[in-house]
Amino acid sequence: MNQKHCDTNTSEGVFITFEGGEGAGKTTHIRFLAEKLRARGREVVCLREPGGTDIGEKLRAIVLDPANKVMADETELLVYEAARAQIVAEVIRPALARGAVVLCDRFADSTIAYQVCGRGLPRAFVEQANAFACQGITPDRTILLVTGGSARKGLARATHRLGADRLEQAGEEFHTRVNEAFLELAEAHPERIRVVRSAEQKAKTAERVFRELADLFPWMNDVVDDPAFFQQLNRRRPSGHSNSGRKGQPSGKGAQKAHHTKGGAKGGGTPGKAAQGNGSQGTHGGARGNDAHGAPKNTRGSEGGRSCGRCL
Ligand code: ATM
Repeated sequence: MNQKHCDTNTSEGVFITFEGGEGAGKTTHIRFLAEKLRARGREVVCLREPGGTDIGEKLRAIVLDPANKVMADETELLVYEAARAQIVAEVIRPALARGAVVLCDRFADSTIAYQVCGRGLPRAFVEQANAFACQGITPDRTILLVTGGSARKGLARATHRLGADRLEQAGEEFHTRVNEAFLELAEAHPERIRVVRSAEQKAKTAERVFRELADLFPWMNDVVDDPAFFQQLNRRRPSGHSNSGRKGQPSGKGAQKAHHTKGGAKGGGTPGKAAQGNGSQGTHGGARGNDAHGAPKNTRGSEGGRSCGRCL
């Protein structure tokens, strides 16, 4: 997948991922962005990883269930990759081919940060597994939201209402390594991964997110110069945002597959699969230039990149 410049009237799909440690605000900013893109007439598909498909949500429930204490790190990796392979084949690739904007809460960078730098699995193998699961699909842009605070604070923010899932229970040191790994990935891939501080007001963070995407959507240059647009984001929750759904409970519009509550699998509950529309399932639009499964081109695995020091 190549970097490109696009606007609302083109039919080329755009793939944007959001990454970051726990409690960084990915859900909120994906929703703000989705609303604005939809208002400009784009089909927007919001997804999360793991999840976003029936199969993926079941895998999410397994991998995050705190009861699965015996899960080996190798198993954990393969579950994430299995969920990714499914969402790429079933949702992301067709959506991009239709010309949709796909916004995904986490993608393959998370696997480097959590399974390589967090768990200590071998980087070369994980990169290959990522490449296999991604099937040639690479984000056009990745927004890395960072709070600047300690991993402990982020975890506290993420878990205070619903309790910690299996990954969140991995401990502060683990999550500190993960946060450092994300920053190192951003340093290694500055064109694709843009670091956005999310410590301040939502409006300021949203403005920064939009600025980092304005080369992909030139009309955003006007939006970022309109403080009123961002100020009103501070005053409200984005539409459709569910604050009540326990992770694991469907909420939102009840559509299958694409999701975007924080729902699903926290504590091993029923997989959540509510929320943002996949939109129509039309097949117009050019195919992304992807090879068949297993023959990726321009995947993360080929991006190189620095290690976090513990990863190689
Ligand atoms: P969310 O809580 O952001 O929905 O993500 C689920 C967890 O899965 C998250 N955990 N924490 N803490 C990050 C983790 N994860 C991985 O460990 N590897 C991956 O490849 C992905 C996509 C997520």
